[in-house]
Amino acid sequence: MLLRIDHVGIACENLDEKIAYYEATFGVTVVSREVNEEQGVKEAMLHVADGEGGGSYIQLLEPLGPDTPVGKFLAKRGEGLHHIAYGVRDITAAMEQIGGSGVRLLDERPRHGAMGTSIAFLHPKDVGGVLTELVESPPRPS
Ligand code: V0V
Ligand code: CO
Repeated sequence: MLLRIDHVGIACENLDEKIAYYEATFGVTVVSREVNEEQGVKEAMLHVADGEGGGSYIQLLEPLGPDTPVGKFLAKRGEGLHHIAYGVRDITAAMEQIGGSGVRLLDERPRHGAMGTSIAFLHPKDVGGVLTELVESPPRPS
């Protein structure tokens, strides 16, 4: 069901500073920057590699405010790894299958993610303490 690791989400206090650090340290480049009001984040995707069905990225996340998922995470745990996101071919089918196995879905339907993706989150308490995101990429232009 899982095609690849789509991205790792990293919570940070200052997006511009963290982008500069990742570019200087790992030689990766930003391919997308967006504000996602629904998710309460300002985020950047830094390209790592290409894989089946889409690329692999580092997603740097700065909260839009304290009362957001990433804002609360930073207050509780500080900067660091926030979530892991797996690429899937069909997000609705994956949500049905995973939800049917007893894992709580944090989204009843797919939401809008970075770069035109459809995304859905699984409760970290049901995935061994790991906030997990499913990602379906838009079809590639042929
Ligand atoms: C919270 N917990 C986590 C966690 N955040 N555990 C692992 N990883 C995380 N990131 C734990 C927390 O320590 C608590 O455990 C428990 O879950 C409840 O957390 P809470 O602080 O009370 O916070 P809640 O319940 O208000 O919210 C937690 C959840 C929330 C995970 C439900 O953050 C959520 O709905 N996240 C999904 C949306 C999201 O994260 N969006 C931002 C990324 P203890 O202390 O009780 O044991 S947006 C994105 O990735 C985009 C746009 C993309 O394109 O990829
Ligand atoms: Co993400």
